[in-house]
Amino acid sequence: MTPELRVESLRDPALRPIAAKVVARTRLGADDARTLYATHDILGLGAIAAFANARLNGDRVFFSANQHINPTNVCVLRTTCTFCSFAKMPKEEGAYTRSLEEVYHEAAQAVGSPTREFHIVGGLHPKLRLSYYTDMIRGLKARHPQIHIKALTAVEIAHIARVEKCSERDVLVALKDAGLTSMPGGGAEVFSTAVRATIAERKLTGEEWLRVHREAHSLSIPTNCTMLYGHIETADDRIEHLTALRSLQDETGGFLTYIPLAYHPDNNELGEELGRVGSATTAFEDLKNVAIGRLFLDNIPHVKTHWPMVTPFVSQVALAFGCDDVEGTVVFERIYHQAGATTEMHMPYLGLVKLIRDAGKRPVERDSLYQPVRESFEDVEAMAASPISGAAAPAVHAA
Ligand code: V47
Repeated sequence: MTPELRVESLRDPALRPIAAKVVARTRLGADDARTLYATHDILGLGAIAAFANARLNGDRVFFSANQHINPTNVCVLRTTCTFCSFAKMPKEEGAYTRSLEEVYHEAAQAVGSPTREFHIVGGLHPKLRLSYYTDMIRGLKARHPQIHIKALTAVEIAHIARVEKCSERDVLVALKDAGLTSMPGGGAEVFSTAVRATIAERKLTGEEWLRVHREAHSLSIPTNCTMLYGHIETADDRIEHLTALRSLQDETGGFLTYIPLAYHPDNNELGEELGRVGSATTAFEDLKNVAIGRLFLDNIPHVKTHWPMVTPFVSQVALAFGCDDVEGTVVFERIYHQAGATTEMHMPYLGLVKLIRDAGKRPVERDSLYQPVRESFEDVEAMAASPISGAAAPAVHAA
């Protein structure tokens, strides 16, 4: 069914020419994005983004059965990434680095569960070598051959290249040979040099982050992209960031999904400095960033909402604001929970199906590459309801 958008009925008249552009498939410019960031007509903005999304994805909403694994929280950027609550110095209380056996032990939870993806990210450990990661990926693939590995942000790739004194391309080739399927979108934060100087002084620059993703795309490693919003960045910083993502996508087509990440201010220096402890972003901001991401990034097929960060409640509403992809089962989330997120760590498989259906959408379980793997859930529901299997996670790999 062709989606409908009643341009003349938008409450904020400034949105009408932008809506007309979207209907005509005309690319939005920086001025349009400024208008979108300035509007208070959140429902009008959401309607335009929902229209754009429906044209791309119909009423389908994707989710994955995934498990997050964070092999280490030791990070050489501990003192300079002031927004991060996850990183630790090597000898700081709470610092950890998992042995490969410990990683395999954590990953063993996937046995008998529907997990199809391991999402692996961690700190920039000063001593861990490339072989730690390639051995880990090989070991995980040997134990769980059907599970895709989405691992290591651009920042980690660049760090490993520095440790090994080799090129980022060499690192990517080695990881791909070991079994890497795709890369997550973390570490992008906001590309603005001025913002980075305050919140992530020694981190990879925006250009370097883009360079690693360009290299990954050239090796046919698809990646995700993100933007961390809700700290000190301005609307112009966000627009500059989105423009850079859109340009790289024009060049390579390698981004799968865009994930706007809401800044969480607890247990980090930036949150203290800003006097923001205990007050994360508002739902209004979260929904606005989803909708603008959908409209501005006209060449990225999916926009994902990260429920551990914005809550399942806001994620569900985001499905009416242009979002077509919901973060998966997760199992154990550390990065946002360290920073004050109060959501659950895990979302049951059928909980995701219900969240999507209750928003009037059609759930589609996908793999890491957005290939649909399951669109009908009756047998899974029947199995979960049976007195024998009870609430146990269904083994659906054979689907
Ligand atoms: O790069 C760190 C962010 C990212 C905080 O690709 C924080 O599918 C908010 O990138 N408040 C890592 N954000 C997580 C990430 C991600 C998450 C889910 C899915 C995917 C994907 C990627 O988390 C970091 C940083 O931008 N982060 N600290 C904080 N206090």
